[in-house]
Amino acid sequence: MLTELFSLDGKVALITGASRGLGWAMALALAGAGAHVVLNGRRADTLEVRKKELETLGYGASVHSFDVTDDAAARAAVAAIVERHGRLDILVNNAGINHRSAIDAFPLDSWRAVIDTNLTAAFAVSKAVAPVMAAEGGGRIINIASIMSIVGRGTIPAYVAAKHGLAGLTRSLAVELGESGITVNAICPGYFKTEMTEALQQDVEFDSQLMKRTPLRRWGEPRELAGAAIFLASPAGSYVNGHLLVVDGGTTASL
Ligand code: GCO
Ligand code: CA
Repeated sequence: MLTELFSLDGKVALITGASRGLGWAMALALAGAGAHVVLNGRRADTLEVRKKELETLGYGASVHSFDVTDDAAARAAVAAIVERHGRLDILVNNAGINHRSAIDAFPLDSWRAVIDTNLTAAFAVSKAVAPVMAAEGGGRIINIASIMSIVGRGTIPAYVAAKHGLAGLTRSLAVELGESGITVNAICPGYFKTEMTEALQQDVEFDSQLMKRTPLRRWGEPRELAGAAIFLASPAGSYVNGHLLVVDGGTTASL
């Protein structure tokens, strides 16, 4: 009964930004729960290596590179995935970038790039999968937001704005797509040990502030996001819709 509750057997999941960090951790998790995972990202060579890693573990995987910020490209890619695998049940909008700079030196191009990859891409790929999932009678969209969807931090205005926007997109799509059997939720990770946070891990002042504020007194390991992703993608999460699931060791619970 427990295994059925958390099983993704027979499901097909598309994960953006899947080559490393949290995206890769979630790809491993969903594959381990039985899904065939379609890996998307900008680094085609790394994705091929990841696909082989999954296949070595006995999991089903394929690679599909396309520009997630382009809705026409996303629509064509989703059609190709459905053509090849017969269905698409789960979308994890994980692709993300950041730019850190004081406001006076923050280039407008960087602002646009961060909004594009972190927010517009989730809109574009969701737009492409929604009709497919609706035709199948339902599906799951999981947006990888951030604790920066709830609180802010200096020097990352584009990231904080994009992640707050992603929380809003999650709620809006949850409301619109619920009647099609599609749930739309977000996971809000706190600070995890990934390449993206490398500079912050090395920053002694940031690290000590974070450790003071985080009740578990440590950074998250990417594999600690697995349970949240499987939960929202599996039968266990069937009535959870429009929710922001914070996974941060308690950081945002404390002052
Ligand atoms: C930052 C980080 C963010 C965080 C993350 C917290 O500068 O605050 O780069 O990427 O790691 O979003 O969840
Ligand atoms: Ca399977």
